[in-house]
Parts: sequence; structure tokens; C-alpha cells
Amino acid sequence: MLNLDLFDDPGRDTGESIALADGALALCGAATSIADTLLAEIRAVEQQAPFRSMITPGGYTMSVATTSCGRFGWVSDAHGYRYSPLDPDTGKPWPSLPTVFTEFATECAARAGFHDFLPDACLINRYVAGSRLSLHQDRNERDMRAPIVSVSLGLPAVFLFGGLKRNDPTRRFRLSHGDVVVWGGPARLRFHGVLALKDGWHPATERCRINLTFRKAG
Ligand code: MD3
Ligand code: FE
Repeated sequence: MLNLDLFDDPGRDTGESIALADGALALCGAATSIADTLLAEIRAVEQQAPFRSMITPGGYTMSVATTSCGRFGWVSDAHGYRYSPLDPDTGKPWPSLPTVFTEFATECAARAGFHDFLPDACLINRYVAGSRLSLHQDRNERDMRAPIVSVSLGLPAVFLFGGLKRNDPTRRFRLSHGDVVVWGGPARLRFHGVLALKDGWHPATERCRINLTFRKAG
């Protein structure tokens, strides 16, 4: 995790935690040692619920490919963004949340002061060169008191972190392999996005970046 505004960032080392803002805590490299286990589980999930490019309510095809696991999965179509217990592509329930996912997310949330976080959804985003996520808020979850735990795997990305209003100024952070960020409290409804991924190669994911977000959706 590198704050691109600061050259000398003490939080870039594994094991450091840095407050990005009130309610947003970065746990640098917290997922590095568990990354291969998480990636093996992602491969199992995608056998049952393949990555696909969802259509936005505005009619655009997302450049990020998504899938989900857990009681609820994130879906987007002409009718809007929402959570659904069924995968619209297969008509079946999403694959269940692997135990290691739940335990890791709960542990990270607790390290940030959110005790008893129990996710019921994990959105899995896959980026290739050029994939981006425009500035948005995550507001489809029922209980905004629950944080979101994000895990970055593979190629690094530049994350844009804004305010509570779309036009508030943004800061940029680099999210690297193994970085975990817990977003809650006053940070929970802040606008955020991801700049277009640069081409590259990472030993864990080859030419892509994968981001997991653990949520309490229902
Ligand atoms: C700040 N994903 O899936 S993770 C998303 O890297 C999403 O794929 C990005 O934004 C990605 O919705 C960013 C970091 C993140 C996730 C949720 C947040 C930051 C957040 C919710 C509120 C505030
Ligand atoms: Fe988001």
C-alpha cells in the first residue's frame, strides 16, 4: 500500500497498518501468506460461477469481470445494481463462502475494530489491462454499520478515494498484492474507484488483478 502523494510512506511494509481516513484502515500485506489459498478457492468458485462482464444500468458492459460467492452475489443489469441469492447466468445459488474466506475477513475486520463481522457475500472482481471501475458508492448493502473488507491480489492498481459527495477531491493509493483494507464507519459511503489497470505480469495471477470484497449484504 503506497500513498502516491507521499514518497516516504512507512505503511508500505508488510505488517504495517495505516489509517487512510477516519474508518478506513489498510493492513499492508496482511493477505500475502494466505494469497495462494485464496486464489485456489477463487478457482473453485469460478468453476461453478464463471467470471462475466455485467451490464450497467446505463447500458455499458463493465470492463471488470465479476463473480460472487456466499449467500448473496452482486448483480447488475438494466434494472440496476443489487444482491441476489441466485446467479443469473446459471439460475443456481452462488457457491458458498469458503470457511477460510469468512475466517480471514472476520479477523481483518476485528483488527480494524469491527468485531463480530460476519460476511454473507464476497464479490470477486477480475481486472485485465485497461479494466477500470469508475467512481461510485457501495450502497446496496442493507446494514451500513457493517464494514467492507477488501483484499487485493496480483497486479497493483491505483485506487481513487473520494469523499461523501461525487465531486469531492480524491486521493490516490496503490493497492498491491496482499493488501487488505477495511472500510467502515464514516468511510463506508465514500466515493471510490480504480484507474485503468496497467499491463504487467504477477507470479500469483499472471496478467490480472483480483479484488475480493467481503460484505454483509443481507
Ligand atoms: C471504500 N472494488 O467492488 S476495493 C467494489 O479494487 C470496489 O475492485 C474496488 O470498489 C476494487 O465495489 C475497490 C476497495 C473498496 C471497496 C469498497 C469500499 C473501497 C471502498 C466501500 C466503501 C468505501
Ligand atoms: Fe466499491
